[in-house]
Amino acid sequence: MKRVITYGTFDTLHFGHIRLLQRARALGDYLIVALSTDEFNAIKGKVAFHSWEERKAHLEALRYVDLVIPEKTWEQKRDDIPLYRVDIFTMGDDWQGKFDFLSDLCEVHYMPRTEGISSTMIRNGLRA
Ligand code: C2G
Repeated sequence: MKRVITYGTFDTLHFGHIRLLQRARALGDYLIVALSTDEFNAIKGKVAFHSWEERKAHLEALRYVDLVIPEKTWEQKRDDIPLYRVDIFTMGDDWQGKFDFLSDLCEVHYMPRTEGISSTMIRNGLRA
């Protein structure tokens, strides 16, 4: 059983997120999503349109997602990986290189972002 983890806000869930989650799940057999809390979003300088509970429900509706846990800090990744017996950490390549420090704990894999869609675009009414 190969276990994969990814992190994010996943606000106004869209096909860019879904494609990432689909590819992340395809890297293994079980996908954990660490979902940024509203408090952590504030640290990231983000304000989500949907609450954490709503964003969690949206993710849990996807066949690709097996477990949703809270992402509360930048630092928790090094604890999450052993705690959840993670084999692969993956993120979109807008984070390319930023999490290579995890490579002593698990495989680190960046995937191409989906162009042409973002939560910001959706909030702005899909005007680019
Ligand atoms: N993503 C994507 N294509 C898009 C938009 C997002 O592939 N058009 C990917 C991002 O690369 C990221 C994931 O979807 O891997 C979630 O994106 P966000 O919700 O914007 O997450 P972010 O704010 O980058 O949070 O500790 C890591 C942070 O919590 C990441």
